[in-house]
Amino acid sequence: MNETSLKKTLAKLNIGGLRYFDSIGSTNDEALAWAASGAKDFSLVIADEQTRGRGRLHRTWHTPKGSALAVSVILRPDEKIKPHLSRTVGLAALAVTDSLLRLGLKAKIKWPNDILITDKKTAGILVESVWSGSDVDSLVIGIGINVYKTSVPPQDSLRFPATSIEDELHKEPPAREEILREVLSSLNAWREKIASNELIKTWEERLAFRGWRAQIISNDEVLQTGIIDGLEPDGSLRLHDDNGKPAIVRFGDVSLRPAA
Ligand code: BT5
Repeated sequence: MNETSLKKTLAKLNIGGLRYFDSIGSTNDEALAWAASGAKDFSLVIADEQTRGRGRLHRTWHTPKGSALAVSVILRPDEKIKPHLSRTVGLAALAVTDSLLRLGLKAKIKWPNDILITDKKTAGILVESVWSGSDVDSLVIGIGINVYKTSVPPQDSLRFPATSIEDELHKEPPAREEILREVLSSLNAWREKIASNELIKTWEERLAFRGWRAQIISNDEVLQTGIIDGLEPDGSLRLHDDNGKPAIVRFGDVSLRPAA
């Protein structure tokens, strides 16, 4: 993967701009700075290696050289999209799962921001915003996808098991540029449908552990336990608590764990 191969493969996608790095701290940091200084809609920051890749809170995202996709997409939401910004993580999750499903992999979305194959984490999403006063000026959608086996961190360093496309396909995966092209064209298509019921319905159908008992955890504390039921129109997670009553879990720094 390099700038030339990326530009060639993404040529039909009408991207706003492209910054490619052999190595960078975090593509999201670069994209946030670029967005704040006027990047066009659908501009991309892509790196072969991240030395300070970020997850949520202060967690790290592992992107060794030559192993993975690390991309940040800058979106400039128009007035049509602004009422639905809470669906952005779903938009990205649908785009990533579309591309994996097309490869024949049974990809699921572990709410709010993880993509699983065979119940192991294969990709993570980090959405961040640039504000202009009280208005969102732009969004940065960071997507990390484990493509080759070498992208998977040592399991003993993880709270949740991880895998890669190569591990799950049991053969050589498509080139990273081609996987990215599929993700981005799906992202574009779902963006047109951000206000639709179809988006929520499809997102809901792809939820991992739906119908299972799960715990919602924040700062190592269990906030809520219940059966995963579905999604609210804004993308919040709906559980049935132990009394059978609906409990809504809003976005935030929460994690979901299947519970006994
Ligand atoms: C995420 O955070 O899953 C969001 C990851 C977003 C990464 C992309 S790459 C492009 C862009 N630039 C960035 O700097 N970030 C974005 P979270 O839910 O907080 O999960 C983080 C946790 O996942 C870590 O604490 C590890 O336990 C685990 N982890 C780290 N690297 C992993 C990997 N490559 N595969 C699977 N799990 C990983």
